Amino acid sequence: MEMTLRWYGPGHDTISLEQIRQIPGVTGVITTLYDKMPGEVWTREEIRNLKNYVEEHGLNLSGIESVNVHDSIKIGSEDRDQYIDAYIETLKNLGEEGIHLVCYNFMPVFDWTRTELARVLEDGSTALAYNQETVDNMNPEKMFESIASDMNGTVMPGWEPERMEKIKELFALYKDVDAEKLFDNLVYFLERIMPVCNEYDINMAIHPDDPAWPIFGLPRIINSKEGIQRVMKAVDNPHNGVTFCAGSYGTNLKNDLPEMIRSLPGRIHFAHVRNLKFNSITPLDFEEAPHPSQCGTFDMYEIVKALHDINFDGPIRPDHGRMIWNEVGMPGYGLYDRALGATYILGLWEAIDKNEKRG
Ligand code: CS2
Ligand code: MN
Repeated sequence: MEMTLRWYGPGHDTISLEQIRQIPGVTGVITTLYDKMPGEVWTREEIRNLKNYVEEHGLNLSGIESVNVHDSIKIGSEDRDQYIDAYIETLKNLGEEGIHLVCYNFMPVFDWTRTELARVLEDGSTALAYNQETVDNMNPEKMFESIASDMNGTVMPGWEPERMEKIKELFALYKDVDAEKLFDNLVYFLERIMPVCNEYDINMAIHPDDPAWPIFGLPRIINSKEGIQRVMKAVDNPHNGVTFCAGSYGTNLKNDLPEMIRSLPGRIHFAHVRNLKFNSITPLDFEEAPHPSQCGTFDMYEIVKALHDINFDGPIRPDHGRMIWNEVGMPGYGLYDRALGATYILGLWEAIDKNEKRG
């Protein structure tokens, strides 16, 4: 595996590549062209410039998170082929520039959803948190406004104001899309892009739904062992793979994370590792915890062990971190707590690896 950090690119991230390079063991970043809207073609020149910039700073561009999928493709609208053609063109250009990993998601309208971006934890740090009752009582448009005003002037991908302005129209377009239709539309998309993935050896890595259940009446299908297996089998090509995001699948306590990992040998192309802490009385409510097992609900050793056992060899990254040591920045994507997460995961990996080699 390769330890990486997500980086929001020049002009977008308050964290520099110089800083990332100083985190021990981190050799690559996962990034994207943040100014691109879903459906726009990425040119070879734009990709090359980004790659050169990262490499000039002594890091690898280890993969793209994300090339976002246009809503027409998820809805299965008449114009979807034009957007799939654009997606294929982008994949081809990425392949020609030597990039072989693309993370994406297939969640209608919203990407990840949290109800608080800065919940104060016992130790004074702040973390992202989710409360189901708040979501149930919330109008999705209000949801956007509250998130946007809380982002410290930053914008999370998937929550671009241009897109969210159209939120009412988007909801209307999804009205006939149920889970089955969404699944069919995903399969249609995958079948169309597989030839270019085969040709350029591009691993597609679908990110799970976060939280791992439908919200606002919109269907969600990538949130359980059965759900992901169904997609793997429907398009049975190793380039049709998975971003194993422990924090997203893990929002549903019924998901046995190590077991899910073991059920996906050869199909996990990218891993996100984070810990959550659940309120035991209402299992749909959680807050994001520091990475170590002792700080949250998940057994991180077992998660990393499962990845090691299936010979996972793709990029891995710590996921959302808390804001600690007075850091100000994009919620979930500060430097310090993610750096701690990276070294912790590296420590687990080294111990598991050496232990195994000694027999
Ligand atoms: C990420 C997602 O910040 C996050 O929660 O894990 O936004 C992820 O990048 C997308 O869903 C992938 O397309
Ligand atoms: Mn993730």
